[in-house]
Parts: sequence; structure tokens; C-alpha cells
Amino acid sequence: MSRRVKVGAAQLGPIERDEPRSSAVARMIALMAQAKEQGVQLIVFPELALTTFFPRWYFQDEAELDKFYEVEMPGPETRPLFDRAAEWGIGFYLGYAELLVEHGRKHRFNTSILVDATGRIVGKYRKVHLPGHREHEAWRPFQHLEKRYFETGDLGFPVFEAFGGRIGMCLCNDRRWPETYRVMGLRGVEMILLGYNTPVHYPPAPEHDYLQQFHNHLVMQAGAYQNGTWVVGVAKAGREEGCDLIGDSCIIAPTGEILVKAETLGDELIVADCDLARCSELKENVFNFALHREPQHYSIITETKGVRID
Ligand code: CDT
Repeated sequence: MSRRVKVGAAQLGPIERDEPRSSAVARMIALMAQAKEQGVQLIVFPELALTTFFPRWYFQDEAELDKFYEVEMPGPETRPLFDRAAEWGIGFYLGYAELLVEHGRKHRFNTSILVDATGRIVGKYRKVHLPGHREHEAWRPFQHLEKRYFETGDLGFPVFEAFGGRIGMCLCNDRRWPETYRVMGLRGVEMILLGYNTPVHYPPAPEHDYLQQFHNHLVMQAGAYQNGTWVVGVAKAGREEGCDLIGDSCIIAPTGEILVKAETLGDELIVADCDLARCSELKENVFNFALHREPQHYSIITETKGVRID
């Protein structure tokens, strides 16, 4: 029996440094209006979707940095997104920078939430794999200071019962790591939602710049196939503050096939009718974990962080 969810991947074009959240939210609502016309039930926005990708800059003034974080969700500027989504009965995934204060200490996470069709937050994820570097590196044409501006996520990779299936989330660099998908795969995930901001230029290995789009799809298609899950990958794309970000947002079937792909580097909605029941084509056959996995040979994966030569 089919279990269909109509999903929209809502790619955003660049968000400039001085663009107010109200503008980013208005752009997302405009994409949501298109989604409504097409009968979309779940719309997926990018990583850090409310602001420019601020880890490209080194901030010495903490007050400047704090401006890019949300201290409440929804807050006054994001409330309209929740209200409109609830009015139209559309659920959504949203990536944003989260700031909370606990016992007088600030905690910063690169976070995503899953919101149901009534506007209720039903899932939260905090990015585990933080790429880049911790200290200012003057040789780079732009910084990638996620290791400085965020703590490692403390929620693991949860999977949520929602939209008639089992929904997981991750963020950008997480998609490059097979563990991300497999942990959720072992929780029976049927659809993984993920937003990304991926510069075309990778300063430590510029010889791979021409492969950015290939690697983007390679890892998401492999993750989908090897775990028998849908994957919805959504970019913030285009030239943002002089930094080129890849597009190529897409919706991938559990077979690993890309069903739809964005064609621009701007605000663009792509839609697919996703049958969650199709996951069993993989989960009950070639990737029947209970039948075919041999975990007694996998212990090194959790025993060591780096390479261990025995
Ligand atoms: N946002 C994010 O995680 N971006 C990284 C850039 C490459 S590593 C510096 C990514 O994996 O796409």
C-alpha cells in the first residue's frame, strides 16, 4: 500500500549580509505559495536559511556574531512562516543558527527543525559534523569557521514519526559521512531532509573545485540507496557576498535515482510525489539489515575517530 508525501525542495538564492530576516522569510513564503498550488505537504528549506552564510567571516566582536543567531523559534521575524504554513497545512524543515544560554553559558548550534502541518515543532536536529577550522586563517580567500561558531550537535541523529513515515534530518557536511545515513537507516528512516551551503571553491584542495557538484550528488545518492531512504537535499545557492555556492538541489528516490533537480542558482521550487512505501524495495531486499549486516566486524567504526593501523 502506498504512503505518498508530496515534497517540495525550496532552494534559496543568495542572502546578503544586510538582508533582514523578514526578507528571507518573505522569499520562503513565496516559495511556499507555489508549493501550495502544487499540493505540497512538506517543504524543505536550506541550512542557515534566515541569514547569509556568516561562518565565512571572522568576527572579533561577539555582539556582531550574535546577530546571526535565533534565541527563540519561532521568534517575531520567523512567526509569519509558521503562521502561513499552518494556515496552508504545509509542514516544513528549516535550518538556522541557534543560540541558547544555560547556567549563564552561551551555547551555539547549527540547527534544523521539523514542523508539522499544524505549525508545531515535532523534531529538532543539531549538526554533528562541523567542517572548516577554529582559528582565523588569513591565507584563505574566505573563512569557514563552523568549528569556531558552533558546538558539535548533542542530539545524535534522531528519526521522527511524522508525515505518515519516519523522517530524519541532517545538515550539509553531514551528508558526506556514511555514518549519518546508517545511524538513521538503523532507526528505519524513510526520508532524510538536509539543507546545505557548499562553496564551489575549497581552499585546502582547490584541484577538487570542479567536482563539487559531482560529490554533492554522489554522497546523497549513495546514502539514499544504501539505506533505502528518500533524500531531499536543498541548497542555498549562487553568488553570496562574492562567494559562489553550488545549487543542484534535488529529490532522490530510495533507489538512488535523482527524480527532480533544480536548474537555477536562485529561489526555485522543485516537487516530487514521494511514496515512502518504496523504501521497502531496498530495505526488504539487498539492504535487509537484519539479514545481511555483520556488525561484529564493524566495531572499529565507534572505537576510533581517526585511522588506526593495528
Ligand atoms: N555548510 C557546510 O557544511 N559546508 C561544507 C563546505 C565544505 S567543507 C569546508 C560542505 O560539506 O558542503
